[in-house]
Amino acid sequence: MVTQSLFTNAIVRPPAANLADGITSARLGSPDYAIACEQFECYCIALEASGLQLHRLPADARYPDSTFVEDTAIVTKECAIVTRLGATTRQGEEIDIAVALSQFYQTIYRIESPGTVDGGDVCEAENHFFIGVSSRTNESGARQLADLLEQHGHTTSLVDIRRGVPPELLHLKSGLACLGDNRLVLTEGLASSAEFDAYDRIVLAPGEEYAANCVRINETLLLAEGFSRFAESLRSLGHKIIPLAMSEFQKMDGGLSCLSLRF
Ligand code: CIR
Repeated sequence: MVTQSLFTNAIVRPPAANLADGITSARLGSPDYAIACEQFECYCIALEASGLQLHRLPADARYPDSTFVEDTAIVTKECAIVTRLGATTRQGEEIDIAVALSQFYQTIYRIESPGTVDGGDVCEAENHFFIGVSSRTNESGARQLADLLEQHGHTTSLVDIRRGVPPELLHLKSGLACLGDNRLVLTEGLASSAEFDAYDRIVLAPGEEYAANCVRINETLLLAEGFSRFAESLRSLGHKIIPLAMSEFQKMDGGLSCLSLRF
């Protein structure tokens, strides 16, 4: 049985009071800051319950999207790769993250211009990395990242999600997660891609697509609450699950994985 890597640490950053000023296409209304803070705290408790030690950065109102720390770096066992974010309003978020990562990593690379990468486009599946080419991650960034990962013994493949089957995905991981044990969860649109043929797959029912962005941490699976069919299929596979309220982050196009960097 091949399982996902064991994680021990996570970097998190609480939402800033101006979270609602971040980028969104969701049309679900404006997030309530107090509820977002509560949801964030529950998320942190779930990370700790899954065995992670949290490294909490202070909220940063210079960047309304800065709570979505996953987009700022790709962290592997061997190295960290600090990204150059695809949205110009988010460029700069990675500076504090690079400092935080330097406590843990001797080898830190950077994605260089003209490349852009958002960590939400990078899905680790055991030793393989799927890298989404999206409205945020361009081909230059994706190739730089693939080269760095391959130098460290990983395999990679690029998945173009720019002209995908609806629903449109912001990031590759908006529609894909690896559960370990050679199993993926993915949206119907991605399921038709031959890229994922070698895996056992859970294809999400229409209407449950947001749940694709779930996170396996050691023996626990964190998923967005309210997606009963998906939760049931996970339970039937024997997963220990923690459903989490994510409504205020969903309003800002944020998935569950994007609220932490796990390593
Ligand atoms: C953005 O559009 O960049 C943020 N509002 C949401 C980023 C979510 N990131 C992620 O799912 N990895």
